[in-house]
Amino acid sequence: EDGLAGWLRYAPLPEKIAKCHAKSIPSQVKVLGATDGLPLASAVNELKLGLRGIMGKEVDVHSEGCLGDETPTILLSTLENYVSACGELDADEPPSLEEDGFYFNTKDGNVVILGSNERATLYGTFEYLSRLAQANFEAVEYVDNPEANIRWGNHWDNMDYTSSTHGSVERGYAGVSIFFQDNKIRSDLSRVAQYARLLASIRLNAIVINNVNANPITLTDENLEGVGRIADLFRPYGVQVALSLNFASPVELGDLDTFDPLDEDVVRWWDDMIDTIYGVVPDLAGFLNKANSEGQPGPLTYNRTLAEGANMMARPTARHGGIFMFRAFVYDHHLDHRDWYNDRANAAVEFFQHHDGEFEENVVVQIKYGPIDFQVREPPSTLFAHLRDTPMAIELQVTQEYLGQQNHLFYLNPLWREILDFDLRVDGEASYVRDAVSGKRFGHKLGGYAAVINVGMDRNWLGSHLAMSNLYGYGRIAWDSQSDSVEVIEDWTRLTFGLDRRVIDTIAEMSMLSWPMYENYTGNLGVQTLTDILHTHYGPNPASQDNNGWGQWTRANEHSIGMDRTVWNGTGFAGQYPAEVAEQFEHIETTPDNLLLWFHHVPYTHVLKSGNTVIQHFYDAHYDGAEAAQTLVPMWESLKGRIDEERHAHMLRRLVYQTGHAIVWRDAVNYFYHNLSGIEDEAGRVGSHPWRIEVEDMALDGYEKVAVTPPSTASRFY
Ligand code: BDP
Repeated sequence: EDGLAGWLRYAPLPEKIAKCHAKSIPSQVKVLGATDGLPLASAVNELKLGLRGIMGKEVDVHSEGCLGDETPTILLSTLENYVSACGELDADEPPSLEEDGFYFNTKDGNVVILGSNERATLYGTFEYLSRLAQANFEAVEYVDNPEANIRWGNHWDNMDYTSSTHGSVERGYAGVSIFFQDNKIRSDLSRVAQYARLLASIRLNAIVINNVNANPITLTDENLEGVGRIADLFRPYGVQVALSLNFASPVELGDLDTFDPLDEDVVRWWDDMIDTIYGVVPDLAGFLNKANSEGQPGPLTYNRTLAEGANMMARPTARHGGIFMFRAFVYDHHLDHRDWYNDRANAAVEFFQHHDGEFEENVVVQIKYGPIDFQVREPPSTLFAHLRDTPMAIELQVTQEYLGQQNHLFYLNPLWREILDFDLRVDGEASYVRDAVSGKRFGHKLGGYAAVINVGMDRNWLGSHLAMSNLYGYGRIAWDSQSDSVEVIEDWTRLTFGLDRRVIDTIAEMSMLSWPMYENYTGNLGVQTLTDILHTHYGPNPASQDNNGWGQWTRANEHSIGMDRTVWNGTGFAGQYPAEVAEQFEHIETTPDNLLLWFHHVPYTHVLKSGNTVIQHFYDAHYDGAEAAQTLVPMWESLKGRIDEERHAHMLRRLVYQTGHAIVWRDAVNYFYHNLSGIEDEAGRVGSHPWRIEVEDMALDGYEKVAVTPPSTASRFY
C-alpha cells in the first residue's frame, strides 16, 4: 500500500460481511447510452472494478433495457436517456435534478443511478461504491444535488526547466508536476488518468493545470497539443480542464509591443488565441487569471480597470461557453511598513468594490478565504460582502502552505467550515459566506469553490498519507458546505484504511486535534501563522513578520502587539464588514480572543476574556500545542498492526518529525516574545530547559557547511 489508490482502494470487505450481503448486489448492469471515452463508460468500468474489489463480484453488462423485468438490476443512465427509452420513472416524486445532481435508489431490489448528465451518473456510481466499501447496505432513495456549480481544483504547476526541477510545483510538497516536464507537457501522463478518477469521485468538475503565476509558453502550439492530451484523459471522468493565463502573453508570446486590454490588436490577439485554445479543447472549462499582483502583469499597468482587463479575455471565453475566474488576490507587496494606517487586508475591497456589476456575466471573482493569505486564523474576506452583482468563488488551499507543508498533520475541514459558516450580516440579514459563494445570497447561478492542490509525482499524491483527507474533504465541502467534519474524516478513514473502529476513532481524534494544536504552537490570538514570511512560509520566524513590504505584520514591539484594524484608530479594515460585524470587531470587548490581535493592538499585559494576559496566553498556548503534538505518535503507534506496515511507517516518520518541530516552534516563538517583552513566564518554563542544547553549543567535525533555508528542509523527514 503506497497510497496511489487514495480512497479508491476497493479493498475487499471482511468475508463475513461480503457473504452476508452478496445477494443484495444485482448481477446485471444496464447502461443506457454509454460512449467510449465519456463518463458513463467510466461509470461502468468503475462499477466493475469496485464490485470485483469490494464484493468479489462479477456482473453482466447490457447496453439497453429498462427496469421492470424480474432480474435485479443496477441501472446507470442519465435521467433524460432513461425517460426517453423507458418512460417516466416509477418514483413517488419525480426527481428534481440540478446540474451535476443525481438520483439514487436502492430500495426495490434494484440499484438505480440516474444523473442529470453523464458525469452526475458517474458521481452516483462512486457514491454507491463508497457506500459498499464502508459496508453500508442500507436501502435508500434520495436526490443529491450540489450546492454550487463551480467545484474546481487549481494547480500551481510550473512549466519550467531548471537544473534541479523539471516541472516544479509552487507551494507543492509532493514531488514534481504530473503534467509538465522541461517546459513541455509530459509524454507519459499515466498519473493524470489516475488523478482524474480521484477528482471525479469527489465530484470536482474542473481543474486548472498551470500556476496562476503563468508561463506564457503554455500557449505555444506544441504545448496546446499537450493540453489537449491532458483534457482527453480528464474527459472520461467528467473533469474539464482550465488554464491560467498570463496577461502579458501578447507581448511575451506574440509579437505585439503592448498588452493594453483596450488596444484593438491586443483584443484581436486574445480573440484568436482563445479560439485556438477552444479549437484544441472544445470543452475547456475556462480560464483563471492573476493580474497586477506580486509582480504579475495586468490591466492596471495601462491604467485600465481590473474589470476592463478581465472582460477583454472573458468575452471570447463566453463565446465558447467558458468561465473566466478572476482572482481578487490583488495587493501591493511594497507597502510602507512604517505607516500605521497601511494594511494589506484592505486591498481586495479597495481594488474591487467600485467594479461590482461591471464584469461580463461569465466572470467569477475568486477570493481567498481570508483577507491576507491562508493563515491559521483569519476572519473571512470582507469582499464576500461587497460583490452583490458579481458571482464569486472562495479559494481554499489543500496544499499546506503556512500550515506545516504536509509535514504537520492539519485536517482542514473544520477551518473551512468556520469560514463558510460565518454570517456577514449584509443589510442586517443572514449572509453566510457559503451562500455568498454558492450564489444563493445575491441570486447568481454561477459560484462556488476553488482549492489549490499540491498533487505531485509522489506515489501518495500529496506527500503525506493523512493529508489526503484534505483533498477528499475539499470535494465533500464544495458539494455540501454543511458536511460534518467528523463524518467526513470517518468516511475517508474507512475508505483509506478499512473498517477497524479503533483506526477510525484514532484518526478522527488526531485530525480534529490538529487545527487547535497547530494554532497553539504557531500563532495565537489572531496574530497569524508566525512562519518565515519572506521565503518558505514554513518554520517559525516571528522576527520576519514585520519590517518588510509584504504586509503580514504583527506590529510587535517591546510593549505591545497586534494590528489595529479599527476605524477609530487603525487601518479601518473592520469597517469593511457590514455594520453589525464591523461593530463587533471595532471593539476589544466584543472581539473574540482568537481574533484579538488581528483587529487590535494591545499591551502584552492586556487581560483576555479568558482571564489570562496576552503574553501568558502565548506562553501557555505554545506549551499546550507542543504537548498535544506529543500525543500524536503514541496514538499512531497504537494502530500498528491494524493498518498496513508501509503506510504506517511512512506516517510515523512524519509524526515523529512533527512532534520535534512543534517543540522547535514552541521555543522559537516563546523565546522571541520573552526577549522582546522582557516579561517572565509565570510558570517559569520559557528560557529554562536544563536539558536543552542550543545549536551554537554543538560542534561538528569533518563536515562542510552548506546554507539551507529554512534549516528544517535539511532534515531527512522533510
Ligand atoms: C501566496 C503564495 C504564492 C502565490 C500567491 C498567490 O505564497 O506562492 O503565488 O499566494 O496566491 O500565498 O498568487
